[in-house]
Amino acid sequence: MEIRTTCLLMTLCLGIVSVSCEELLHRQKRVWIIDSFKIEEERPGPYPHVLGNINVEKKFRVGFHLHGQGVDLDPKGILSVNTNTGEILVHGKLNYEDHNKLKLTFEARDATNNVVDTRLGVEIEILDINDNPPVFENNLHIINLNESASQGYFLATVNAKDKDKKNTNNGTFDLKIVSITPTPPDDLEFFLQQTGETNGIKFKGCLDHEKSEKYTILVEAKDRGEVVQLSSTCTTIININDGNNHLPVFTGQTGAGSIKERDSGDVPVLRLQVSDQDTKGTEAWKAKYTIHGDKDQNFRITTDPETNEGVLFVQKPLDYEDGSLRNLSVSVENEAPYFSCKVKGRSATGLWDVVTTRGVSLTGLTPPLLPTRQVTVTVEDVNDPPIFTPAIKNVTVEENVEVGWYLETFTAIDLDRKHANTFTYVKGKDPCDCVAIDPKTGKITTTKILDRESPYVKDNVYQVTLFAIDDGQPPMTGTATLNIHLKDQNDNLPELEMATMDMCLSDEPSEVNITAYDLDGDPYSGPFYFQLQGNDVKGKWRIDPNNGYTVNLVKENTVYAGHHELLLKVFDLQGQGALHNLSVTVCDCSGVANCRMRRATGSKIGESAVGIVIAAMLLLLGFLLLGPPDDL
Ligand SMILES: *[C@@H]1O[C@H](CO)[C@@H](O)[C@H](O)[C@H]1NC(C)=O
Ligand SMILES: *[C@@H]1O[C@H](CO)[C@@H](O)[C@H](O)[C@H]1NC(C)=O
Ligand SMILES: *[C@@H]1O[C@H](CO)[C@@H](O)[C@H](O)[C@H]1NC(C)=O
Ligand SMILES: *[C@@H]1O[C@H](CO)[C@@H](O)[C@H](O)[C@H]1NC(C)=O
Ligand SMILES: *[C@@H]1O[C@H](CO)[C@@H](O)[C@H](O)[C@H]1NC(C)=O
Ligand SMILES: *[C@@H]1O[C@H](CO)[C@@H](O)[C@H](O)[C@H]1NC(C)=O
Ligand SMILES: [Ca+2]
Repeated sequence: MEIRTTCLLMTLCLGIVSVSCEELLHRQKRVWIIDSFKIEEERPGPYPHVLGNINVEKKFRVGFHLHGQGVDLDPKGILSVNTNTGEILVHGKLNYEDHNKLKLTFEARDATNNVVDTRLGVEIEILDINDNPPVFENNLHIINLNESASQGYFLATVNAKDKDKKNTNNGTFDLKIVSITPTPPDDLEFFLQQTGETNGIKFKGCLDHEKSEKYTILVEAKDRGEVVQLSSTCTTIININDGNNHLPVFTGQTGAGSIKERDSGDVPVLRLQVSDQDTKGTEAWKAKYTIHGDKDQNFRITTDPETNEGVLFVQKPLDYEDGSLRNLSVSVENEAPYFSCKVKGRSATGLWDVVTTRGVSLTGLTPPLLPTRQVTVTVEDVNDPPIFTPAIKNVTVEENVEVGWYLETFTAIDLDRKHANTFTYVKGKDPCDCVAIDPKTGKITTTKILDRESPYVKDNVYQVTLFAIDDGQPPMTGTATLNIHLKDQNDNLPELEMATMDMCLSDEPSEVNITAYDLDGDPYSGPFYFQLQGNDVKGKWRIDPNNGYTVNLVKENTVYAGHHELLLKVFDLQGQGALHNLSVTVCDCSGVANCRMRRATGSKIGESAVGIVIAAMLLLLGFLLLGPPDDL
């Protein structure tokens, strides 16, 4: 119809065209006619074989030519044409999967001038035969699957393709599971399911590592070939990881199960044995213990990594007096959460009805549904030490109280109900050996005068300790401390730090300092009042100022060199005075730095020199008074 229209258009526009429309149409028709042939793919020989003839009207001698796929385009050299007869020859096999159609151009040319007379398209359809099996995208899948995986879990994709002609039986295939090794138990079923473009392997029911840790599933894809059916398989290996689908079971208990009261430190008391059917060493096997009913957290439990035993320790000492038995319960679970799966019912379609239990739902319950064992720990009574309440007492006494003064009484008590112990009180620390303790009553009295100024007294406190020793086996000891606070008395007189001093001879009054102290505390101590005794000191010696801790002894220039003894009275704040001899050496310091140096080095020589001088002077005086001796 279209061709006709084109012809009419051309006729209208090109009136001068010499050929009739009829003829044009005919010729054009020849060019556009598409001849078609069919060749079955993979056709066995012999070759060449004749495919057929293309008929064209031959008014004059023509030569036939063929171009395109199969001749000078891929697949080259399969087809040829007999130039004289127009007969098409096939020289080899064709493959539908490579080319399902060959397109060629057939030409008839004028044999004399080689001008194309007729040109037409030729299509050669390649007929499919079933020469391709369906092929899987992957031939092997290896999958690690947790035992706790839920049914319906997608295991693997088992997609396949068939290269044969689509929408024909040769290119259409079916998938099915052909074998499962080993045969799954009746609560497990593997199946294929198509979702969209994807074919997957899934399972329904429950996985159980203990029944089989591995399944090998063979899936076959088989086409619906009319003459032959072709197939291939794909293998899926499913390794099932062992999950925790067995709880540990208590099997026994070893160890004394008893502990001495007050045993301190971590003491193991007993071991609990369990067995677990899961793979040894895995988290599904390793036991985890929990103690219940241990109000004061006296116990702790650990898992022995070798044996999986629960080792119960006493981490905080127990007291027999709180009861001789401790009842505990110990529950056990695994490090990995527990998991169990049970098939309750099967429906013909869809997944089955399964009941799963997971770890959280076990421990969340009170009491937990975990295996639990009652254990009783016996607390053995041991001799309790005597106890002083209070263990520290203070007592205050005046210092210098008379010997035998009562200070305090300590009484120990015994917490033991079984052992009715009697105690002996013994003195511990008493550095000045100043007190005595009655061994029966614990009464403490003094045996010496207590001196607040004693070096054993620190900050007015003298400390003694005492022990109460019971008669248990082994004997136990309790300790108490008595702090004796000593009240000060004015039992010490002012003292001088230095009573011997040197002073230099000088024309001016000179001074040296004097420092006093008193062992007593305030108000029995300084500042002190100083007073020089004797009448002969007037105009020679004085104290300035005469009040304080350190004052000056002032020497007037009327004092000559030599040794001077002065009597100084020093009074404390209460007016209690003490006399002290002051020994003052006055010397001429002009030659040497001070008297001490003079005494140490030059004084003897000096003195003898003075003696010689005096002797010489006396001799000279004798001459002057008596005249020279007769014998001279
Ligand atoms: C399918 O293949 C067979 C040969 O195996 C062939 O005879 C048949 O014609 C093919 N069918 C289709 C629809 O191609
Ligand atoms: C499988 O189990 C392991 C440990 O038991 C866990 O870490 C992992 O997340 C699980 N995998 C799946 C897919 O649940
Ligand atoms: C502990 O258990 C023992 C025996 O099982 C029982 O005789 C005792 O009364 C229990 N003690 C306590 C404090 O529950
Ligand atoms: C005993 O005296 C000390 C000071 O020496 C004081 O710290 C302590 O609290 C006193 N103890 C009692 C029981 O009075
Ligand atoms: C007292 O004299 C000595 C020696 O002369 C000196 O070291 C000391 O500092 C003096 N003390 C006072 C309080 O002046
Ligand atoms: C002072 O010295 C005299 C004589 O040497 C002596 O009798 C007296 O006891 C001394 N006084 C003191 C307080 O030392
Ligand atoms: Ca387990």
